[in-house]
Amino acid sequence: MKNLELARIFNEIADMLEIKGESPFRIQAYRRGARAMEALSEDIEEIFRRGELRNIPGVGESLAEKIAEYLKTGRMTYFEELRASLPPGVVTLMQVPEVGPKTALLLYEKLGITTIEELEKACKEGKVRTLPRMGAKTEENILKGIELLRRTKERLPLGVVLPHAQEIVDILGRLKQVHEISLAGSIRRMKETIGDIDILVTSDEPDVVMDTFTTLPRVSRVLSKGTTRSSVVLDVGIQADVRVVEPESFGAALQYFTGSKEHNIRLRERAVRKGLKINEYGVFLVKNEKRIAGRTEEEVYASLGLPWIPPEIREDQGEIDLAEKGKLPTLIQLSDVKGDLHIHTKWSDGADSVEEIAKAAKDRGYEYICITDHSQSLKFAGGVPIDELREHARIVRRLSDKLGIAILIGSEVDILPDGSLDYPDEVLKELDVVVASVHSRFRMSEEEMTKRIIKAMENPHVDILGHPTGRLLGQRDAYQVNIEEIIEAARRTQTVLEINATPERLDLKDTHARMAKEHGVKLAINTDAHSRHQLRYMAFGVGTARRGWIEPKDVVNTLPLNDLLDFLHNR
Ligand code: DGT
Ligand code: CA
Ligand code: CA
Ligand code: ZN
Repeated sequence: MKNLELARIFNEIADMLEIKGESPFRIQAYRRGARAMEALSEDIEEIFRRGELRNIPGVGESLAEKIAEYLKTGRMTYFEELRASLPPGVVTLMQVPEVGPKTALLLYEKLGITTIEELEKACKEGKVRTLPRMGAKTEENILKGIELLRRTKERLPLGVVLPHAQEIVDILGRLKQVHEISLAGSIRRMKETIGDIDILVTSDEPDVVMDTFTTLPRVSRVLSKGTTRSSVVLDVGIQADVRVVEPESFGAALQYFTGSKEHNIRLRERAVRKGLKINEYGVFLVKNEKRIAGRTEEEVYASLGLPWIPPEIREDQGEIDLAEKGKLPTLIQLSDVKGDLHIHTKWSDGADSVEEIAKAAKDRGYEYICITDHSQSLKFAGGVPIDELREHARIVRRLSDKLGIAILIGSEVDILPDGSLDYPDEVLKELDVVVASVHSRFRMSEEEMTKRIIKAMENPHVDILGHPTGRLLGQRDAYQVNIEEIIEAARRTQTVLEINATPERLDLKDTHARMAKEHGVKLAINTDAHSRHQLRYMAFGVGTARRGWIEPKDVVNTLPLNDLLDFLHNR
């Protein structure tokens, strides 16, 4: 899909217009356009083909023309002209998350900096602080930004990569020459970010498979092509490898290429102790090289005296010992989830009405959802004033009866800088579910931030702490917060901690979710959907939960409605 490419281009146009001091009105139009592209769940090319670009909220005539030009020709003249009119270094510097257009221009004009490397050097040498309104703190922030940029250039969020990977598996899987096919590597383990996509296939005509693979529409570059292995780069900027293996080795190859490397090393040690050799071709007796397993993964694990271990927990975090004792957890599955407790609608910054969301949720088989629009002071996100919130509660009750799915009314209430909440207790008390989240003043000291959040958790009306660490993968690190103290406070106040399933968040992350579970803290897996299409993010949240060893009983939104309501009332 070209959606994210267009979002990036519009954002870059807005940045460039800002440098040129153009009218804020035009700049906003491009920012809005970028957000509109990001929010789309449908392929922009589909919308274009139906002639419905202008129906996208936030896309006016001028943007629609530019989108059309880009989709037809792969270029956008206006964008290219703007770029050509700026010193190239300035555009480069703006890639750093901490460097806005004004700063970039200043760095370029006053210090002659044109590359990220030069910027890094200037920060380390204390030259940036000599510029107006900049100090040692700015330099520190820029250096952190450069580090983040480098880290994320290499890896992409699971939520971005998985749909593309699944598309490849679907297309290749439909070939009659393909007998078995599976994802492997980190994507099969549902890791939060992915370095490259690994796919395994069995086939008696590898040439056909590789021809199809290397000519897929999303392939932007073929790195290598052979009968047992081919590698390409996809247009989203990630490498994908397909390997063709022998049927009698498929299980062994799947086990080996799923990893993790650490898990594999542990498994190999175990094999050696048993007089066995394990590799991507199978499990063999050392004494006579006889193959004893390899056809399926189950067979491979069984040959080592182990039950099959779910990919998500193959991280050498104690899983092999527990498997041996038959004590692996029964991990939560997508089908265990009975509802979604954090959803936005048009009433704040969401794209769809309650009715549209509720219908989509019902189609997913949910028993209930909770509408949690933003609270009053979050003006930029359309925060809901108190009188409107009461009106919403009435509307929701009526719709609930009409549509045959329980619609709860809640709020994602802002945790203000002093730890108080953005609605008074009388209002919070009337709501079914209160999700409390931090959306402002991220740069507090760890002590202040931890105190702020714990104070909010101590309010008895707060049911769930939303996206507890505030991280945005590839964009913003978690704020400084003491997660051990938050978990302890959650235990004491019986506050539920959220695993926010939005691809950039996955917050709590896997290891923190496991820590919470071990302290007896309950979790909720919520999508924070801003449109009905984003309800599908639930799969990423469940993946993260599974990586955190989470079982259905740890998650409140696996409860049937009545049990959930009991839990909320009695906690
Ligand atoms: P990624 O791509 O960085 O997100 O992470 P992975 O885990 O997909 O890593 P990748 O693509 O380099 O390799 C896929 C799997 O192959 C990896 O999870 C385990 C296996 N593997 C790769 N190199 C080694 C190795 O040197 N030793 C062992 N035991 N396994 C390896
Ligand atoms: Ca990989
Ligand atoms: Ca790989
Ligand atoms: Zn939200």
